Amino acid sequence: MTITITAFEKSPDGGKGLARDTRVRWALEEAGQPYEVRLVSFRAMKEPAHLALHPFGQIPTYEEGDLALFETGAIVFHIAQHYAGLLPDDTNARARAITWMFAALNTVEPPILDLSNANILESDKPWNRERLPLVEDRIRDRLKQVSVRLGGNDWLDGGFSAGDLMMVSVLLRLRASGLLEEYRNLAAYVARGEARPAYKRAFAAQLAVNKPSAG
Ligand code: GTB
Repeated sequence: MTITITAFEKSPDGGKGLARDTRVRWALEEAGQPYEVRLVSFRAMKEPAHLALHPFGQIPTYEEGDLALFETGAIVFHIAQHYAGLLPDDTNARARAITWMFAALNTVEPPILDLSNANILESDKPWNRERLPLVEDRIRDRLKQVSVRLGGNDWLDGGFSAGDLMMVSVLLRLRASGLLEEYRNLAAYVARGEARPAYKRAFAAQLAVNKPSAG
């Protein structure tokens, strides 16, 4: 069955791979599943055809036969459940890998999103300058905790899993802030994720769409 995802017609990041279709592309590449991409404009995202797939009018979405999904957590989880390569077979190890997916999305990503909002949406607010150190310190708290847990290991819990895919995808967004580099093992962890052939293929595919000279 053909898998079709949606992605920005032109990502505002100009191909840095920060939009969330990259993590879905990466999961599909890890699972060895071919996929098609339907590019959507910001306007099309808010129109009925796309809202029928995604109630919040966002990308990415995922269609496979009569299944339509939104939310990258659900999409990557679906891919990991149905195709080999992203979750261990052992029941408990599988549950722990899924736990890391939730931890990435529910515990680590929110303060990172807060920083994006502070930098993009709130930069002109008079209170922004005073608030920024608090936002950054909340990220540092989480980074320190993940760093301590990761220690000298390559991945969060044994072999690479969908938990690492999600955690690396979330941490990647910190690159421009310099915060990641304060935790050497986390910077190396993210680099290990980016060095995976499946990530490189996913990144290249989104870059082909989004690089400033494209289209
Ligand atoms: N919780 C949802 C999920 O995980 O799928 C969040 C989906 C989401 O935020 N989608 C964004 C979107 O469609 C694109 S990824 N935004 C349009 C809208 O809401 O109208 C977020 C994103 C956008 C741009 C950059 N960037 O340019 O650096 C990075 C990340």
